[in-house]
Amino acid sequence: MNKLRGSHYRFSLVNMFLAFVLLFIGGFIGLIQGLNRAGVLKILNGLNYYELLTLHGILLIIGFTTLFVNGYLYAATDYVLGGLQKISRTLSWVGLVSFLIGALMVVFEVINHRATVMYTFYAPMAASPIFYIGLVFVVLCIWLSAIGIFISCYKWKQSHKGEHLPLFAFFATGVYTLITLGSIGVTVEVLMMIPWSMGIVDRINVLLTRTLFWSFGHTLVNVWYLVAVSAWYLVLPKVIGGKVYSDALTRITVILIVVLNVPGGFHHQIVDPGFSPGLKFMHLIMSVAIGFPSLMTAFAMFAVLEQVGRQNGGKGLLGWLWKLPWGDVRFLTIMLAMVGFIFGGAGGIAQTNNQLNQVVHNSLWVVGHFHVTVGVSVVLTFFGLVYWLIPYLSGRVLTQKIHNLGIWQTGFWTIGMIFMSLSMTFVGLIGAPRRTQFTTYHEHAHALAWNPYLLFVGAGGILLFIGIVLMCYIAFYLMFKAPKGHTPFMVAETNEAEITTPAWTEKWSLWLVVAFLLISMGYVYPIVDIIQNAPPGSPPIKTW
Ligand code: HEM
Ligand SMILES: [Cu+2]
Repeated sequence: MNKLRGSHYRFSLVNMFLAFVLLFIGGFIGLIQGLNRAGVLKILNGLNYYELLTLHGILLIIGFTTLFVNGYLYAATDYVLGGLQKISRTLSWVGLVSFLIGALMVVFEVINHRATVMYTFYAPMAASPIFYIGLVFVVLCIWLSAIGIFISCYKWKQSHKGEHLPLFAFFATGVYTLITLGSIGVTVEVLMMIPWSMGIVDRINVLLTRTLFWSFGHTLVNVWYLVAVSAWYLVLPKVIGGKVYSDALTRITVILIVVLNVPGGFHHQIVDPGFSPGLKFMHLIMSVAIGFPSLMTAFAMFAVLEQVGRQNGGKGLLGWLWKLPWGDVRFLTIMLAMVGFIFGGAGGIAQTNNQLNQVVHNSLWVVGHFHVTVGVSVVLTFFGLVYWLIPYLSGRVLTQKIHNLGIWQTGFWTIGMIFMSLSMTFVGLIGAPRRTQFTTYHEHAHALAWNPYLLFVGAGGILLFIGIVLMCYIAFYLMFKAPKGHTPFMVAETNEAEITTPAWTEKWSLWLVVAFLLISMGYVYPIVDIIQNAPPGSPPIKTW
């Protein structure tokens, strides 16, 4: 291991370490929320329910995921390119420092009762200026990390004329391109909110801020999805002894997710007034369009699984399924994550439908939906990577004991999520709102009917928290305590006969133009309309 690579492993390890610390804190807060909603825990003093909920959202979906993704993709790109440029490493460290400064500012403000605005920080609710300035530092981290990856990939292409960028680096380019495109809107939003929260500007255009937020929020979801998909395409075949299904199909999936995604944000704003139904419809078409790459992925995954199952002696229509290594935690986690996505994706399509959205909007159904998508499909994929990625980085090996503990972890997590998400889904359908601490609305019969379901939300929360304790133990054990040794990086090979991938798949300049055209289609007209026909706007309001 040369010196530079050594320093690089440190970067990914530090990211992983911090990610699991945040997962622990965020998960503990989740447990408190779950028990509160079950009606068995009253939050008496300290932080109130809404402050905790703000922290839960921010720590988990901004903190945990950003750190994990940076740690994972930096390690993977480094591995497949045979090392990163020095400048990339510098940028990534500066980015991490920026993240930490920003995260501390944000958390400090929430804890001090100055920013109870949830992770969506919707205007006209106004947090303190420091909260928004902290968010700017977090975005800066994302951009610096992205530039680092772009520089290394670009340099590699220059010194490998005529070769295709290795698939992992291609995924990383796609992920960082998508998050960069997606974070432009939210940056504009935050820069509007800083002078407004300071009192320098009197009023803010509420609909504009919500629209800019969801151009980011919706993209963020598909960034995690794309990261998870990278593991499905490239790690899963390696774990089970197969090959990447198709180099070309993989690259086209990445390109489609990147270019189709951003103009889909209005599906979070279906009930917002101020847009014409036609505009909403256009965004809904774009959000459902993500179904294409998802179906391509499902096809490729089934093909790889069947090939390997048949190699292992599986016969008949489905006999190959039982010949897969179900007892291997690195496989089990990713399989469950992919199965989860079938249900998560279906729920998402239901929500995107105008009429159905009226029924579930702002209910616990939505919370059930995204704990399946992010909590199972994405997070369980991340967990599945831990068993080899962390030992690879720390120069240690996975022991049988920890492997078996991993199977228990996966069980607690999956069953916990099924309990919690299913009960949230059902109770949402009968009207239980999200973002509301436990209340019976003066023993109202309608609200009392929610209670049995809410008990299961609490029970699921307990199982999930056990899962979090186990996972953090496993991650830290693999970082600091597991026996020393060599763990290989897990990335599958492409079929030798597959060097026919068309060169246009690598034309990122072209894909950027296509992405910009689609983003303009989705946003230019609505934003001009929102600005031109704006109501007077709102002063900052502190609702807590
Ligand atoms: C121990 C595990 C977890 C438990 C028990 C848990 C529990 C909950 C509960 C009960 C709520 C709903 C509160 C409400 O709307 O009133 C919630 C919201 C949420 N959870 Fe979790 N959760 C867990 C893990 C996660 C993970 C791993 C993620 C993402 C990586 C996540 C992301 C979110 C988000 C984004 C919200 C919405 C926050 C908002 O509405 O502002 N949770 N969680
Ligand atoms: Cu979305």
